[in-house]
Amino acid sequence: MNQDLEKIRSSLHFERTVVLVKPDGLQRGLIGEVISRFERKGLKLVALKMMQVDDMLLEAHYSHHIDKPFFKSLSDFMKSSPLIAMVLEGLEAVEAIRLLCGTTKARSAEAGSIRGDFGMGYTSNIVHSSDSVESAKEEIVRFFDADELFEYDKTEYLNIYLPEL
Ligand code: FUP
Repeated sequence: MNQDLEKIRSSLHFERTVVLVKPDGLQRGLIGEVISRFERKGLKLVALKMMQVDDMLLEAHYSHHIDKPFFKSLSDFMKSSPLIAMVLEGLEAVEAIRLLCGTTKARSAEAGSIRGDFGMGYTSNIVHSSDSVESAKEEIVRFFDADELFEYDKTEYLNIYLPEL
């Protein structure tokens, strides 16, 4: 990377955010499609794994829903098979990824979004993505150990959009 680009990069606020491909995405064979959309968008994958979530993790992750009537079915659904967890990085990545995922209820999510294109469910809505930079920081620690996060140069991706800011 040339020095000018390095200077620009270090002055920018690159965000990291957590995306889950939920059990319905896994069962329906949509993992590749979902990851591909993020890759094509220009986001950088810095962590990726398959995992089985448990009650303790879900009670923390969905603590804002713990008293809701749908919490048990949400929790059962999230435990019904392994899921894919990833961390993606990019400029204003939290907002960019929320837009790619679409609004929560898949059947009324925007056409062109992942939920809008592939889902009809509310609880089963294919993907999760962090809703703020603060939540993303908490979720990264919740879902990943430090040695599962990778630092690497992806010069091609930086060159594509940094000069055009
Ligand atoms: P989102 O940030 O879009 O994932 O939405 P929320 O954090 O509000 O909800 C988390 C998950 O709870 C959603 F993905 C789906 C589920 N949910 C329901 O099943 N029913 C509801 O009424 C609201 C949310």
